[in-house]
Parts: sequence; C-alpha cells; structure tokens
Amino acid sequence: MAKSLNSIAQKLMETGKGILAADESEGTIAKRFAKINLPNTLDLRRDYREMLFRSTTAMQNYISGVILTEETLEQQAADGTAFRAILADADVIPGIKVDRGAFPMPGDSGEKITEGLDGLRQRLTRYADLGAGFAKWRAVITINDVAPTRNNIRANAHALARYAILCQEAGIVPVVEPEVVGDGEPGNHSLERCAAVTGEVLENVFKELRLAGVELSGMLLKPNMVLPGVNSRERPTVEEVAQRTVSVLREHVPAAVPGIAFLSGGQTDEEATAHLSAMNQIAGKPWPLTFSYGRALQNVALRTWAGRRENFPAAQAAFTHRAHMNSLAALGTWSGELDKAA
Ligand code: 5MM
Repeated sequence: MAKSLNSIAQKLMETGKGILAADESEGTIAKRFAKINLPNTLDLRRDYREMLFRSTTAMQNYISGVILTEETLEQQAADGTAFRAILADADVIPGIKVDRGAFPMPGDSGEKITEGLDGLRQRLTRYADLGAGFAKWRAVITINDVAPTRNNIRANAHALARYAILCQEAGIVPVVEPEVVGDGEPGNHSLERCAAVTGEVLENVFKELRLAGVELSGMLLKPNMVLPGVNSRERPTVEEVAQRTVSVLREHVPAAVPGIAFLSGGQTDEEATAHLSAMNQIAGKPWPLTFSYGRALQNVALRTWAGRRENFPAAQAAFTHRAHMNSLAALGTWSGELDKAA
C-alpha cells in the first residue's frame, strides 16, 4: 500500500506541476460569487468549475491534481460529461476535501478546531470508489494576543493525524494542511511570530502523525508561507520570505515527506508566484516545493468569467496564464517581467 501512496504523491509533485484548490465550501464560494454580484446557484457553481476543468492547456501541462468538493466529485458538466472524466482525459488526479469546516473552539481565545472525523472512514471508502487519489483537511491556526494556545495546536494536530491515517487506510494520499492564518483578525503579527508559530505547529503535527502511524512517504504537506500578518507594517523582501519559510520547513519537516505544496493564503497572485519561485531557487532542499493555490490561481479567471459561458475562452486564458506562471515558479524560473509580458 505504501508504495502506491508514494507513487500518487510523487505524481502530484510532478516537476513543473502543482495542485488547483477548487474545494471552496458553499459559504466560501458564495462569498467569491457575491464579490462579482452573482448568486450562489448549483448551475453557476457547475459552470465555473467546468470553465476551470476544461482549461485543457493548463490542466494538461501545469496541474497535477484538483481538490474537489463532494458536490463536484460527482458532478457533470453542462453537456453531461462527468468532471472526473474531464480530469482523467487531462491526466489530472481528482482529490477531495473531507473536512467539514473549522468551528469555534470552546473558550474565548478566538481559535478554531476543524471537524469531520465522525463517519470519515466510511466516506473515504466511497471517495476511493469514486476515484479520489488524494484528500485534504485544513486546520486553521489563529494568531492574536492569546492565540495560538497549546490546547488548540494539539487538538488540530491530533485531528490532522487521525484524518491522515484513515486516508492511508483507504488508499488515499492525505494532504495535511495546517494553515497559520495571515489574513485573519487582527493580522498585525510580525514575520518572526509567524515563523515561531509555524515551527511549533509543524513540530506538533509531525509528532501526532508519527504517533498515529502515518507513513510519511505517502502524504503531502500543504503549509502556509512565513509572512507577517496582513495588517502588519513589515514589508519583507521576496527573498526574506523565501529564506525564512525554507528555514522553518527545514527545521520541522522530515525529509521523508515526498513534497510540499503551499497554500496562497490571501497573497496577491504575483506575490504567491514570486515567493514560490524564490524558494525554488534555494539549493539543497530535501523535498520538492510547488503550489496548491485556490485564490492565487483563480482570482482573475473568476472575474473574467463573470457568470457567463460566452466568457469561457477569456477566463480560461487567464487561468492558463496563472497556472503557467506558477509552473515556472515550481521550477524556480519565473520572473516578474515574463509575467507582465505574457
Ligand atoms: C479553496 O479554498 C479552500 C476551501 O476553503 P473553505 O473550506 O473555507 O471554503 C481552502 O482550504 C484552500 O484549499 C486552501 O486554503 C488554499 O487556498 P488559498 O486561497 O489560500 O490558496
């Protein structure tokens, strides 16, 4: 079993490719649509995702896997073709978001705990039957005056480990996503604080993964980059962010992990690309680094689509451009000039 999990993980980390996170929950997609004055309907959600998945050039060349929701995993395009078949044609691995969301922790620290373990074993069996090769569970770690607490870090790390071992039991590669949130409230923490919290979180996550018996060669890590909070006045250079992020990962992520695919976490499209490219220029890392972006891959495509099927070609061109730029970043060969010129 471990061998096939490792081969799925390796394929997700194929050189020059990364993961498209298209697993917005109902609440999140409603927010994204509201920004472009669209209602959150089943047909619009289907059209939007069809536009992305039928971006053939992007899918074939730059995307190794797509994180889907339960709805999308079983959905069809407007012409009746299953989304799974469209992804299979482009040799893209379907993944599934299996957490049920992050809910307030008891107490008043403002922290969240991710739920979704009840019945997960049965759900994973069904997702495996539907062809899901990997899964995702996101833990949200808050930074404020009192957070993160040890209790919250341990609870989230424990849940991630229980999720990960159940995935491996079902033959599904767990993508383990502990996100130290940078764009939450108050969001005024420093880069150094983010580095310290990210390190502590990763330490606890790998401790719990080991205790649970998770095979590290059959999983992927989806972390945040080390950044100051969005309301901080610090303005680190791209190189500082890259250096700090890689050094925290080096200290806390075992070399046995076959790959790291970052979330974008509210960075601008270009920042997310620039940071990834700079990290890939740093020599001697034990794992490949790529993207598993939601917003930083979709922002422009979403606005260009604007809810109209006639805008598919333009929106697909925008998505393909972003996917291409992030593919270059995964190779460490992206440049701002190239991005603008294209
Ligand atoms: C696409 O957004 C994902 C789902 O979030 P919700 O469950 O809150 O709707 C999210 O988990 C995503 O996969 C990652 O956080 C990466 O997304 P960004 O936009 O940060 O790159």
